[in-house]
Amino acid sequence: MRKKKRRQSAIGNRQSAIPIPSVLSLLPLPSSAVFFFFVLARATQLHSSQMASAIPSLSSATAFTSRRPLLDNLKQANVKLGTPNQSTLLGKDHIRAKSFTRKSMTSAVEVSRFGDITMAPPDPILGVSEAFRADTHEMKLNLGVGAYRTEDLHPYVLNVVKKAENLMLERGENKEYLPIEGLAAFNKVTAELLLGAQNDVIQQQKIATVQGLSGTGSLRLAAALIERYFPGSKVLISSPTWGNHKNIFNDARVPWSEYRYYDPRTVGLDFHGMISDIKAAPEGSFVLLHGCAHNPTGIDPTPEQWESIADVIQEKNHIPFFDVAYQGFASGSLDTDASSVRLFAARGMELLVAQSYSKNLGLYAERIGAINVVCSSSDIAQRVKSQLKRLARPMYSNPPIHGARIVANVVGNSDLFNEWKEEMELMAGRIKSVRKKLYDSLSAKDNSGKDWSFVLKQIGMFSFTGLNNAQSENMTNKWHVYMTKDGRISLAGLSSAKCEYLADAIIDSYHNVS
Ligand code: PLA
Repeated sequence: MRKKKRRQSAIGNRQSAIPIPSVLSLLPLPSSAVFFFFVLARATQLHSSQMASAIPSLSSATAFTSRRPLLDNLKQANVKLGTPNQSTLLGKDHIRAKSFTRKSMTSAVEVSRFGDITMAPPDPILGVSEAFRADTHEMKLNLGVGAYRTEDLHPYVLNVVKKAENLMLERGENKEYLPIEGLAAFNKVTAELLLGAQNDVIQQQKIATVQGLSGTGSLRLAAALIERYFPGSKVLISSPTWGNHKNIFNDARVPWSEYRYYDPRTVGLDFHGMISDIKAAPEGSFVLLHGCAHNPTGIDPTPEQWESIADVIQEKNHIPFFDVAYQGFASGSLDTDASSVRLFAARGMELLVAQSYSKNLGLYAERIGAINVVCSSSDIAQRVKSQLKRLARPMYSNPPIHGARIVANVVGNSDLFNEWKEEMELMAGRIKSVRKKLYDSLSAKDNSGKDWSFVLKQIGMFSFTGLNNAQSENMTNKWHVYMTKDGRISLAGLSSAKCEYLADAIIDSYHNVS
């Protein structure tokens, strides 16, 4: 409707009251835009008062309107936008502007260069929360995203985080840019938390640590490093894995393939499949491993199995790449949950480790994490770090400071650190207790003889229920239980009070939907 009006006004009454250039001089437009508009107005005999009404839309569309003929040229020559050819050709733009007709101006306003962009589907994990918010049913449950909730199903800000923030306020710290690699105090404590302060790798400075935009941003930075310095190398990812892994490597243009991980028959680890797929991969591949609390299955290798995984990775000269998003959250112990990474480091292997503080410190929205590259010498580590910085600078320049300071304060202060460990045990403990209650409810209510004990064997935030797509849909459509379509439920979003309701929903979906 608005476009139609604009078109009518452009061909409407022709009495001129104010000279065209004087109206234009009152508007906050760049001089080239003013000149261009003047040329246009002349060509179209546009009335000055009508011009004033047309200007807001044109001023925002100036660049795009004036490039229209050029775009057509580019289309005909099959040149992609964003190539160097574009900037070479743009110079001719102004010359062509003179040949604009009334018709081409109208179509330039109506036709969008973004018109061919299709609607993206909602994110399979974060999109679940959007759907949940729109539901008004009183029993609704959001078991989609892995975010910790209290027993009342409210988000939780850790006490140690509040204390660290108070300290920060008292100190009146400034908000200047961080260096590209992030806060030095954070980088120090995060590597120590991962490997242990006394670890040789740290003592001998064989580690390149760069603060990242939480786990996701750190993985993405590592993917950029792989793409630049190991072109064509493949990343092996578990089947299944956290859905965003594939997006990260796709966007970084790093080829990936899957190794077997989950065995639906045993609802456990397909250890032999995993080992043989890692063995069969081209030498020197990167092997993405979940440090603890595998997402989405909640199934981790045993310590002995980790040793065998390390053996085959070493044999094949592969590079282990750990994603540690749940340190302390799986078992309640920071050290136990880092033992897989430490086992590999103790063998003197080079490795990559992405860390996240979203879950264990509840700093989801602060976007705080790190990428660590363990190298065979401190000299190499320094060079790797310099290249990580070089990759980060054009991507996001430097990371945010707030979360980095919180982590540095909590991990670097023994009182706060101990308090954090207690709070983490509490969170991990609450998840374990609803896991148990869910298992008890499933076993008590389901008299089909189905063995639900896999729920108890899985660890971390999630339970991989084995429900298929249609059954998961039933959970949402009939029971208002929001979860990902792969059958994963986040137990961190479940309360004891709702365990029985959830068990009813699972039993109904499992037995009555095929
Ligand atoms: N790696 C794994 C294995 C994860 O599960 C997640 C988060 C991340 C990395 C990244 O988290 P971060 O960027 O916040 O540090 N997975 C969540 C959230 C909890 C998500 O999908 O973004 C999940 O629900 O699976």
